[in-house]
Amino acid sequence: MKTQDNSARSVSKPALPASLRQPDSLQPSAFLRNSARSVGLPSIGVAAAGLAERADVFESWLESGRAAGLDYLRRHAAPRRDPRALFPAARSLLVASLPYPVNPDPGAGGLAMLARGRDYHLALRERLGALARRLAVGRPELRWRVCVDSAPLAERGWAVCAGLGWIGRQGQLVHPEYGATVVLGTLLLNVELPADAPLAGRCGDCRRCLDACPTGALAGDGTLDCRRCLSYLSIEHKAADFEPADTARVGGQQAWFGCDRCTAVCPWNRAPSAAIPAEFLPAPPPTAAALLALDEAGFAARFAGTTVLRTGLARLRRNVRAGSLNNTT
Ligand code: B12
Ligand code: SF4
Ligand code: SF4
Repeated sequence: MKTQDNSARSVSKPALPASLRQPDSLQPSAFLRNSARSVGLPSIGVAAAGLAERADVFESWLESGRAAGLDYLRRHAAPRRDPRALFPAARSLLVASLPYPVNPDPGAGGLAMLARGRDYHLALRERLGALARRLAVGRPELRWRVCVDSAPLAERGWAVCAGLGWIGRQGQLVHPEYGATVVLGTLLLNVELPADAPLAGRCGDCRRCLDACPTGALAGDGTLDCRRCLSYLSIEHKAADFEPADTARVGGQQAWFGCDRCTAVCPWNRAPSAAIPAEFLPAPPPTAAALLALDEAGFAARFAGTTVLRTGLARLRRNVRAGSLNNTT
């Protein structure tokens, strides 16, 4: 995909340009929000670039072994602590959240909702790139970098700082209007923008997400153990075959790709359907037999433009096979 970043150009660190301060007589936040809405980003927030809060949580999580085989997280610890290690000119982070459909039957397993519609990385990158280009009109000094998932940025923590929601007990950023079923993307910008205020947590006494996890992966403090998480095992775990305990976990829950159990049960899930991008609406689910019959060309055609393509046919077949084995024992 063509990159939308322009961060490679030489950069200075300008303060907020006059044109961003008082564009068309609007306050900056209204201008930014209107610009974001016009490119399909209905919910954004801004945080000042600096040291990430709660980096200690991330580091002790890594040390505890609960990241399992997510070695890339270990390799890129510096930008997790400070996004200026990723983009030295960064002065602000503009974080966007997009809601996706709530899984109506998360216990049935199969493909998680994010795997049934268009790849959210593509959807968010396009919108954030369009927003940056719009903001750059008449502001040649503007520089940016788009980050969606793959960059070593503490996306959930920055979303909290940008006032988009709070961290739920299952670790998700929970948005007060959309709930836990949102994805996040960030624009690192070389201008200082007025920051939004963080929201206080609103989970109260609720424990639904903790009770919904079938494998005991959730600690209850917003962290999880990847070694037990169906999302990790089905998407990120690289082994050609599962150990017997993981065959039972993945197969027993029919986790073909990802897991929606701890997100779908959140009582804050109430995104108006109009706010959910049409490209995230789910395609009809395939059967296990249809998936096992796919060859590489069939797989590429069936999952073009979805996140499943990134994980590949071999892992998808491994996951579906685990479910079939479990059905016959
Ligand atoms: C690795 C990863 C995974 C791993 C591990 C997940 C985990 N919970 O740690 C696995 C493969 C299991 C996974 C699963 C899923 N993932 Co994932 N994943 C990531 C990734 C790449 C890094 C997350 C990470 O660093 N985890 C380690 C923990 C320790 O860090 P953390 O979750 O960021 O938590 C920090 C904050 O909670 C912060 N914090 C806590 N309290 C407070 C309070 C304040 C005030 C502040 C400021 C900060 C703060 O401290 C923590 C440490 O820094 C991010 C993208 C990114 N670059 O951030 C996506 C991301 C977290 N995943 C996402 C999604 C959608 C999912 C799934 C729903 C997919 C699915 N259906 O299967 C599940 C959900 C499972 C769950 N309950 O978390 C979204 C989450 C959106 C949201 N609403 O939060 C992200 C942000 C991708 C995106 N761009 O949208 N994921
Ligand atoms: S299910 Fe309950 S505890 Fe979990 S994130 Fe939602 S409100 Fe918080
Ligand atoms: S994604 Fe599934 S397995 Fe992982 S913590 Fe949530 S409910 Fe548990």
